[in-house]
Amino acid sequence: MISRPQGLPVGLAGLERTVVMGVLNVTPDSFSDGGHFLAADAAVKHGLSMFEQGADIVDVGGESTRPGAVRVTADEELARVLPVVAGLVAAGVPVSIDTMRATTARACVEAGACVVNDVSGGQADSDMYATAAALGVPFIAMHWRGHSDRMAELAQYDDVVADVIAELLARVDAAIAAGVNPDRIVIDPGLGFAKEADHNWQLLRHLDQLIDLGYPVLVGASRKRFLGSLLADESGQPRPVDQRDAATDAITALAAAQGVWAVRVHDVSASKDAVRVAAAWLEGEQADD
Ligand code: PMM
Repeated sequence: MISRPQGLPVGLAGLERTVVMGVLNVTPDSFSDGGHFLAADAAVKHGLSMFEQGADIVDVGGESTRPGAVRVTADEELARVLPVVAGLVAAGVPVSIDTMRATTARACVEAGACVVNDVSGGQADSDMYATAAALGVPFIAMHWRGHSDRMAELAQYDDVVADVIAELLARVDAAIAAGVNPDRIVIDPGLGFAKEADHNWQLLRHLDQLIDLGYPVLVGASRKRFLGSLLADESGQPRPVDQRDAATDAITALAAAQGVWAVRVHDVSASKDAVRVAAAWLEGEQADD
């Protein structure tokens, strides 16, 4: 049985399999060419195309969180994401808003987003938990130790699995204390955020420990740097970002077979196939019982 959050729209609430969340980053390196309006238009089109390919939900973000990235202002972030959220919602696409800011989360949920995805797990903005509680939508709390400009130096753990679990549970407790409904909390190990490649692999290897906490789990491995280094060529050159999808799909299959609630991916259609393989695999297992 997959643990899923309460408070999802009907179509998503009833899904028995792992949810595929399509990544839609509305950042200058993705959709910048002709200013906000054209960028929004292109981003909505890309979101619709992921939806047509089978994305169950499209995750819209306006702030890059790549290692070393610097923050954008709240106004800039909102100008990037709000028209995209509104455009996708108008087309009937379930949308999550990927933001560390309570004001952005609120504006986007008021525009129809149905999930708040906060990579800082509520730590970047002291108003986030109260806002998530008031909005009443599912809240994704990712494991995070600090902003992207300093996260490399924060990748120090005694036991990465135990440390990440303890820190995530502290976030969950804080969210609940601020009024977030425990049924609406999703946890996420935050692959690549203050983590070296080995840390990511240990977290994936022990995903069962995260799942056993009882909260729905989201995994975001798609195209990340640790896959580039895993697949490096003989000279040690990392595999380019646009050639990491097969590895991402393998992680989707393995994570879905473990029972994660959702995977966050760029290449939706292949991950959707991987999720279906995992679902059939699990059904086969049940038939044996
Ligand atoms: N990773 C990125 C952005 N948002 N949200 C969640 N919940 N989990 C993640 O792992 C995650 C995220 C960064 O990846 P990208 O730059 O490829 O979007």
